[in-house]
Amino acid sequence: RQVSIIGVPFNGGQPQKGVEKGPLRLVDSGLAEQLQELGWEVGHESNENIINELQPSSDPDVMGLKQPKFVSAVTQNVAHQIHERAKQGKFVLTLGGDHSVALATVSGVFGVYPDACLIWVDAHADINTPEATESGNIHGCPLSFLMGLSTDHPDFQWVKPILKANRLVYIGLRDLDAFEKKTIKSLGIQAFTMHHVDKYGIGKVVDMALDHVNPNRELPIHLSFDVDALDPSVAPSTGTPVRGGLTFREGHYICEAIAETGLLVAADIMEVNPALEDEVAVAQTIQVGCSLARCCLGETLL
Ligand code: DIR
Ligand code: MN
Ligand code: MN
Ligand code: MN
Repeated sequence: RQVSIIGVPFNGGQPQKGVEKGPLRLVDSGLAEQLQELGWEVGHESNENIINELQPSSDPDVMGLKQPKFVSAVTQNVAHQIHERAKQGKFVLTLGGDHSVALATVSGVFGVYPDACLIWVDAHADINTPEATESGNIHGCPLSFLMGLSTDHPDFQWVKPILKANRLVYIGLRDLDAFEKKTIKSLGIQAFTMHHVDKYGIGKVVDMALDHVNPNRELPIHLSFDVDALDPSVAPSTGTPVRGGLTFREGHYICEAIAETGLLVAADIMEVNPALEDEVAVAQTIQVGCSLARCCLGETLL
């Protein structure tokens, strides 16, 4: 099988520089070769030039969102690219970049697999609307656009509301804004917080998550993994770390168990920021990003 690595060196969905260096650091540390060793035919698109070209000269806040034109242009462009790769039957492995890039990955993947389900592994729910966001950072908003909760922002009219509440499940949540809690409850979105991981164990949580979004184990799966779902002791180099996260094994178990279904068609490894913390922490975070990606593509312990 073929995997298409889509690097998205983009930081416009949040204020910290450095997250745009994530994709190249992951690839430079040998990710493509590691996937080849697992038996995959690997293609890689780094997208270094197009992102610079798409940066507008002026990009004022619109409806409370920061850098809306830049985020919209990059994600719309990358959405087309991902759509093409998925249509060719390739597994799409997207390397972020900040999590606003999920506007591109989910739009691209669900355009080809409209009945897919989305497993969102994150400390955060990323479901703020323009009206609700306290930060204005679009990496905290992608799911509200993808679910059709934000339909009136002029820069994101291209985003189609392709994600239904019963096709989304969260794992790892622990830092939610009041609006996000209210929205998860009112839409009935299945959410496994760190409290549930503690209570049931990660094996049961992944089973329950799959039972909810994919009861007959027949639908394509898209996994979007924000490395801040992991505990900061495991993945320190990320923009919005929150203590009390997933252990190294819990994070890997999620990827292994989902890969084991044979239904995974796309995975995102997001929010690795090699400019944060010291070089030891950066190397550790890059290694974790690579090993999560390998697990998504079928690496197992035996
Ligand atoms: C917060 C933080 N809920 C916001 N979100 C983050 O800015 O909307 N997402 N850090 O990854
Ligand atoms: Mn996120
Ligand atoms: Mn997050
Ligand atoms: Mn918060």
